[in-house]
Amino acid sequence: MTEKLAKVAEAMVTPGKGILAADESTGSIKKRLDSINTPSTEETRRDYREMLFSAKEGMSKYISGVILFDETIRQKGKNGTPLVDLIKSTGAIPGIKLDVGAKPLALSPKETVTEGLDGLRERIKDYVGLGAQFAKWRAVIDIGQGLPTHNSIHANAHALARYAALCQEGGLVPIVEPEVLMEGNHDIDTCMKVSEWALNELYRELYYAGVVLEGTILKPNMVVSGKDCAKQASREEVAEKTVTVLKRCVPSAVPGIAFLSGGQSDEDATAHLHYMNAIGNLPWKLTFSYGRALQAAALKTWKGKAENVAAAQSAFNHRAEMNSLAASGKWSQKLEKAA
Ligand code: 5MM
Repeated sequence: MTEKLAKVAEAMVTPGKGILAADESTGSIKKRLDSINTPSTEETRRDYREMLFSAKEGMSKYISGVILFDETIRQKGKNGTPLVDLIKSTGAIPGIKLDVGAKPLALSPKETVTEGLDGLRERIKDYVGLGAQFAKWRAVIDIGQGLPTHNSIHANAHALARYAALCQEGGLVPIVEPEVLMEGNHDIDTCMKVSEWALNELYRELYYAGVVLEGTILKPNMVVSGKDCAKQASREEVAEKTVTVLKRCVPSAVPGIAFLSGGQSDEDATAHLHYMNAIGNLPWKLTFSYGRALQAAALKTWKGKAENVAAAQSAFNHRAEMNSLAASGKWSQKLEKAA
């Protein structure tokens, strides 16, 4: 089992490929569709995701896996082909979001703990039957006055470790995602400290839970200045501080790290990944697992209209290609502009 998990994890971070996070819960996808004045129905959500998954070039060349929401893993495309089969036909691996969201942490109302552990063993069986080979669980850590607390860092790391152990027992590779949010006016060094704290706690809990690191993928935030911080760190500083924290906290047994974009602009998310890979000589693969930074341009181009599908797919292919180059340290602003 361990060998099989390690093989899937390796495939998820195939050089030059990354993961498409298309697991927006019903509330989040509604917000995305609202932004293009498209109603959120089972059909429009399906059409949107089918448009992405059938972007042949982008999917087959640059995408190793797709994270799905419960509704999507059960859906069929317009011609009756299950979306899972469509994804597999591009060579990408289907995965599933297993958490049920970040809920208020008892006695610490400004913080959250991610829920979804009840009945998880049974749900995993169900998703394996539906074709999932990996899973995702996102913990949310907020920076603010007196935040985060140790209680929130610990509760979230513990839940991530219990989820990861259940995944491996059931045959899924767990993506562990402890996201330190960009929201706030904190500086980059505060983000660095909190990220280091959250990652240290996470790897301690994974160890206690018996999780085999070779069969896991880490999905962290990058170390960045808070969105409202007056001094925004340069792209090079983001890359250097992120790599420093990862080297301090993430064992080299972890095959790969696939970043979230967290609300960065498309180009920042690409550039940051590029500068990290340009540092070179890293013990793990560094790639992308973006939601917004991979989808934003395609969503805007699609506008909910069938006649825009081809143009939206080109926008997606382009973004995926730029991120693929960044995952190999070969991106440049010039290439971005040329396109
Ligand atoms: C695609 O967004 C994912 C699901 O969000 P909700 O559960 O809030 O609806 C999210 O977990 C995502 O996988 C990561 O945050 C990465 O997405 P971004 O947009 O930050 O790259």
